[in-house]
Amino acid sequence: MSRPSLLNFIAILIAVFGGSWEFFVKPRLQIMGYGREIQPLNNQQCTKVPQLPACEKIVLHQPSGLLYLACSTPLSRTHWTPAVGRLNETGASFDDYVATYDPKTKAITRLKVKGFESTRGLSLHGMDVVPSSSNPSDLFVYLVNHRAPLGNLLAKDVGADSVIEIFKTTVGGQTLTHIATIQDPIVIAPNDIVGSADGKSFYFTNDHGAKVGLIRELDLLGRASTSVVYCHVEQGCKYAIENMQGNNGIARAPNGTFYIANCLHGGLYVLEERKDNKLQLVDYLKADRGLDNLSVDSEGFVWAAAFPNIFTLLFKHFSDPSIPSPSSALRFSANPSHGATTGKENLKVERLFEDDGSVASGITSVVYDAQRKLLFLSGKSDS
Ligand SMILES: *[C@@H]1O[C@H](CO)[C@@H](O)[C@H](O)[C@H]1NC(C)=O
Ligand SMILES: *[C@@H]1O[C@H](CO)[C@@H](O)[C@H](O)[C@H]1NC(C)=O
Ligand SMILES: CC(=O)N[C@H]1CO[C@H](CO)[C@@H](O)[C@@H]1O
Repeated sequence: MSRPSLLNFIAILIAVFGGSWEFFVKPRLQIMGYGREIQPLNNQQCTKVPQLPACEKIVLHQPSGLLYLACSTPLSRTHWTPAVGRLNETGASFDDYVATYDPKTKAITRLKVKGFESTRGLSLHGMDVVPSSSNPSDLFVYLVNHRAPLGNLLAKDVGADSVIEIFKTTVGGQTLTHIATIQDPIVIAPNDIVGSADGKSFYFTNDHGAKVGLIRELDLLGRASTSVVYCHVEQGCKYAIENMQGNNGIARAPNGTFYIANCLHGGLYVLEERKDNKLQLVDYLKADRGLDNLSVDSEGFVWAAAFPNIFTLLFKHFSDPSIPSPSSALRFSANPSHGATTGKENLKVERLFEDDGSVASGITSVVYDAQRKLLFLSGKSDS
């Protein structure tokens, strides 16, 4: 959601539903954070890693405890974030990178890219890191790359020329070796990605149904144009599911169940994969706030970065990352053995972290290391 579009949205909402403030407008604004009081929780024992700013996505390699981060620069994020309509390629970094962080030694390694012939650079967003099925010390790294359009085309007119890049690395290795670039007309507005263990296929979310234009924003009024696309390097891409609302982060549990965050209405889609690589919606778990990127921990809990107040995030923090934006983390238990059933009543949604932005600002990704009991938070603009 970009700033003008949210303003339009609120204006339209009030115009159309003005008579039903209490029942229609207010609940929607409340999900976005209107009138919400921040209740700090578990924010006292945090350590910052200032050397890793603007790392939007974190993936935990559970066996080693290493974190993989897809990083940019805070300045680039303010100019170049296609997901929220920031399309100024002049101000974009095309020199983004994947870094590893070892919480034990605090060592940070910026991985060197090898065999990447493209001159169009890397401008990163969603990522997945998956141990290879043939050798678990090899890792496949799937990256959303928002390239600038070619020639005289301007991104503000045609949008980003986004693709998916696949690289290979080894656990704790220093390099990323390029394997493939996947380009396809239905790679429209790729956001987050889940890759396979053979390095050949993946699912990603399109966070909008169009790259640019007003039509992009109609989801705010109930149009459902976001989707998930399945791609195979040899067979190409096809829709796995269409006509969803607010698709953002995507994650897959060890048993194959998929989760997608609905960033508009604050909830979690639960989907199962079919044999033909289509996804089927099986459940929807509600939350009281907009959700962002997701991860599943080794015990099967789903973690979501959640926006206590989307207004501060969009109107203030994205333009000026030094303005703090409140953050929170929610944990869903979709597993009956965790004391919840997927029957809506008993489902557990817990708020396990919240901060007014002074410790953790503008958090868009949370990851939990269940073995080592460490919670990691990162944000697109800040650290
Ligand atoms: C785009 O980015 C460039 C480089 O940072 C900057 O000089 C320019 O003012 C930006 N344009 C807009 C419309 O923000
Ligand atoms: C996978 O695990 C989740 C809970 O962790 C459960 O809700 C889901 O039904 C399981 N899926 C399958 C296909 O067993
Ligand atoms: C993969 C990823 O980082 N997805 C989303 C995380 O949160 C930001 C902030 O809302 C989104 O813009 C990203 O698309």
